Amino acid sequence: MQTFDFLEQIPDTDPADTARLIAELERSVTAHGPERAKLLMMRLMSRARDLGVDLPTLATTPYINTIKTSDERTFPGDEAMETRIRHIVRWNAAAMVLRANKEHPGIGGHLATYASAASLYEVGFNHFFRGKQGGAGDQIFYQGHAAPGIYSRAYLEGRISAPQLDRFRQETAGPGGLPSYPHPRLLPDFWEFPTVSMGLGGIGSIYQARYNRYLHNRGLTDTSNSRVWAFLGDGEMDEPESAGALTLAAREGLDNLTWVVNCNLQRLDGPVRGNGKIIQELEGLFRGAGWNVIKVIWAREWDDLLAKDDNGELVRKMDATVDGEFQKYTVAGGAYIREHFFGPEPLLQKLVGHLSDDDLVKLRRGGHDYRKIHAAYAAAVAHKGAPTVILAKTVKGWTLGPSVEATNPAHQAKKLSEVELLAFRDRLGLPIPDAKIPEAPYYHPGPKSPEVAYITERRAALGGPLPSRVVHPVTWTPPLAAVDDEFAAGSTAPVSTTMAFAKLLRNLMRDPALGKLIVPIVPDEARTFGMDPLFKQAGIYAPFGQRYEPVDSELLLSYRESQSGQVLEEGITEAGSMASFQASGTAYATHAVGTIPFYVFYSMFGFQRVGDQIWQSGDARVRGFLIGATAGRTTLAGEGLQHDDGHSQLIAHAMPHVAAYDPSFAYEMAALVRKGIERMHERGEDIVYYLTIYNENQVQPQLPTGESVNEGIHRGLYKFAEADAASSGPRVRLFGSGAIMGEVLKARDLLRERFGVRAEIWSATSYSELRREALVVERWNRRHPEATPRKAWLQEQLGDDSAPIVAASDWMTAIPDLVAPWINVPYLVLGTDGFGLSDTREALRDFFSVDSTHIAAAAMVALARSGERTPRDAAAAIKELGIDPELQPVFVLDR
Ligand SMILES: Cc1ncc(C[n+]2csc(CCOP(=O)(O)OP(=O)(O)O)c2C)c(N)n1
Ligand SMILES: [Mg+2]
Repeated sequence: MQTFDFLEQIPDTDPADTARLIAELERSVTAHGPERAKLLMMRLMSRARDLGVDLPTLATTPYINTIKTSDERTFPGDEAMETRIRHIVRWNAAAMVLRANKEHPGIGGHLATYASAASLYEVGFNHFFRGKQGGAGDQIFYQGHAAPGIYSRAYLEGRISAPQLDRFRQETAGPGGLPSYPHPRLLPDFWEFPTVSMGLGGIGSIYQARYNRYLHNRGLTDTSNSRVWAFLGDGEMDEPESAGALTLAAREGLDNLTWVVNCNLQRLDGPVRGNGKIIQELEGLFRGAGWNVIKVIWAREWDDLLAKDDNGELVRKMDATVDGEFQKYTVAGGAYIREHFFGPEPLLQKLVGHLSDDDLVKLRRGGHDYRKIHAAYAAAVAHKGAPTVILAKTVKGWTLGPSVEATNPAHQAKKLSEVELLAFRDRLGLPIPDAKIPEAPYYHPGPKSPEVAYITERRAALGGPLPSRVVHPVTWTPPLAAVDDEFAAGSTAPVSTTMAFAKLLRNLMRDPALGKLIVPIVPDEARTFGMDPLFKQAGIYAPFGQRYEPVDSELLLSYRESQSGQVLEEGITEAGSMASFQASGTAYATHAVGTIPFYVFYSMFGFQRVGDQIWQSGDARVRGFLIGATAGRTTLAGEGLQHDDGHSQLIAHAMPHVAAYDPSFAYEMAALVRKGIERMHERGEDIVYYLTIYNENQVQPQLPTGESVNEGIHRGLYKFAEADAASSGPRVRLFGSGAIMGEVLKARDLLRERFGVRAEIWSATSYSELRREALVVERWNRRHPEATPRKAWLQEQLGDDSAPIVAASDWMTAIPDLVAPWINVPYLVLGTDGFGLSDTREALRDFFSVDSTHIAAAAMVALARSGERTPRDAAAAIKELGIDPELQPVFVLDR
């Protein structure tokens, strides 16, 4: 219970008046009980609000519809017609799942989610969702498991064929298959937003609405006619990503955002809150976060009962009944409802005395009633200043029969018995002959039917069919050469690749054509990466501008917030930043604006922290740059176990849309950014570039000449420096990448000076890309055993040279090992396996065996393995280099 002790600290200017009012309240409680007092208090609050008194929001309100019946506008559609249409859509949605599972048992699909949500979608499609004719239209995040219903509607519209419905979840045979869930990667003309990893649709929709405003406020495009709708499950609201960004939506006044939470009270295993009330819990959550909340709990059949509930007994019962009990009422029949819901209280029993048991069963939930839903959507769209959530109560698996409807396993049901199918058909009133029922045939009323005419007219009036994803060609000007000239020239002073990146980003933002499309995104780490000058130069996006004088206003580079600010300074939310990245990197499709996001983050808190969102960005066909700063297990010295990243490159390799690079030098990084932009926006490739950048300063070399350099940077490997031609010692090849390239270069000197060994230096910018290409080549060779084998870039570059190779990086050894199958000389890999720890850079590199001495020692061992030196030579070198062969650091293998 909330305490009100704080009240004593607020001065009371008229204690006598206060005492009089309190005595009044006490008299009321004594005379009429606490329920009436509650009502009284709420009435007083309501009146006070009318009088302009600024009162805090109530966390929850009674368990009834927020919109009173008399405030519902007349339903503007032909309700009977829309019901018929919904029946057809519902039938085919079920039929496609049933048929697929009959043909291929176990292929999966969901019946119950859409069955509960059909009316929520149909009202949207017929009256609210704006299509893309003449603009971007609305952005709609469909609940992933409702996909069959969305396909089914497209079938009725003639946009998807019956053979396609029959290929639900059978995608490999080429075009025409329908993916299980909303996957733009797989059905790119249809789906826009991947939602099926629960929670990601929620946070994604918030940042989409926010990004719409960003585009608008920066004058990049007019998004004032776009609304973002997100449909979520009540179980899904438990995901931190669902609930985690609610306050941002309210803080930024995103009244262009509407959420519909389908509260069917169930998730996969059973009730969402059997012992509680999910709708009330969510109401408190959303209201507390500053949202406008509209509850749609009861259908019209309850209007009359509520109107007659003179003493509030019915509302009290509604308030007191837990969700597990409501679920039970759905399955237990009218007599049970009469006895347990209305029964214990004589007044309630009397209230429904005129209703049969069957009538009691037909007292529907609000989320199945067009009128109530329409009223809620209309109010949501009209609401100004805050986002709206509609909490719609429904029944999971509604009308699918006793084996599904409101049963605990409803979520996984994919089969209906013939008896149930017959009953379902009857309930939907569709003219499907009994004999056909076993095959669950599709039903289409014909392209000229009134039903099709109606939905076609409705969609035309609303701007065309949905879902649909359209990619407009964008006119494109590559960045000026001046953007990266300075990086090709190298540096005289030591600079890190992070500093170089920050400079490159500033150059890009100044590019006359491209500059405005660059979207820097940072989660409260800009200073760490030297990006803080952007605050002043480009401004931090703030929808309401800057309402205070910044503490550093007298500085040249002060903290500047602006409505037209370009930088998305997200605060400490990697998930939010990723959601911005996704909205920004898909704007080429969503809004026909090719914005280019550069999301710069602490590399440790990227792939492992928000890996699922990065995966999702591939599905969404994002184009953009992920920049993993402070990279490397040993380069980020001092920060230790939970900061030192030595594995994000490995996770990145698992993401098919991510080209992951680990540049050593500023010119490589600049070349990669240029190439990435070209691939994404000139060639239209839906890819993400991941670049890891470091905070270790080094003198940046000039871009070497040679044809294979530029190509090699992108392909993943090129020769950076030849071996010393003047001497005649044995030769090794050293592969270096990222900050460890510095150690590789030092190792070259050690090898020459101490052991007379000549080292060739190779820059390995991406083992991941090398492997991918090698796999493609390998596959071709495997399938054409008689043909002359093709060679991958890696093989071409390495040639027949027998000189052994040592590869060193600040990543796990698994990274350079990615290419081991294609190397047929001794290949020794040094890396940073295991947990990081805090120490100096030198100590860490020694500890993980990736410093110059360990590289030189490994080179001697490699030469011993290739026969150019003896094992004894190698052992002597190890000793000379001061490495204790018995010293075994605490290593991942020593569990
Ligand atoms: C991140 C994630 N975890 C788990 C799942 C598996 N899953 C799919 S649907 C579902 C239950 C959904 O319940 P709810 O959100 O209430 O939606 P409903 O189908 O009831 O509308 C679960 C656990 C998933 N898709 N994504
Ligand atoms: Mg649910």
